[in-house]
Amino acid sequence: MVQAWIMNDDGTDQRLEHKTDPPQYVDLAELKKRTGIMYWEIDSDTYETNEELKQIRKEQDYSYEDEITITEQALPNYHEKLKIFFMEHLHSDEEIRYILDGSGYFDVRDSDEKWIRIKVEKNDMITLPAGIYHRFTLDDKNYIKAKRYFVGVPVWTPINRPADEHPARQSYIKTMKGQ
Ligand code: KMT
Repeated sequence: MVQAWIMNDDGTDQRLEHKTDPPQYVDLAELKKRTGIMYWEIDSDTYETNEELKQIRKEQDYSYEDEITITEQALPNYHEKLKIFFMEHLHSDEEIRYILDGSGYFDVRDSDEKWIRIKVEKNDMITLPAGIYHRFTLDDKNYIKAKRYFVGVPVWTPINRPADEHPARQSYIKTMKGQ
């Protein structure tokens, strides 16, 4: 089950947990309310025949799929990519990741500009809405393997902050206010 908490952004190693003392956990309902993130737990040992996953992909129109493995051996330009992943950015489309193995952290900004750190690991499927400011890092195990889904033809381009005038950002802000 995914765990999330308010991040202590003290500038030390990004791969550490960065919990505050005491920790301030954010439960799933709160996470959804504050950020619009969607979450499902699906057994990744049997995902190829999982009916719930089939249903989600159909309902959400997640037509495209591929796989990404992030290790120094598997990912070309590993160090450069990790830097890009950890720069605060948004996308013009949803970011959908289903973790097959390993683990890592998505950091997302809430409406008070605080970072919420979301630990993702095997069986976690998470959707970050278009226009949300976020970043990604591996944890201290340095390994994650995930499926990437997309609605239509994939566009992975990160749009680095500041991007407040970007239509996806405007639309995200509007949606969050209207909730
Ligand atoms: C991205 O776009 O941030 C990535 O693909 C990295 C995270 S995949 C678990």
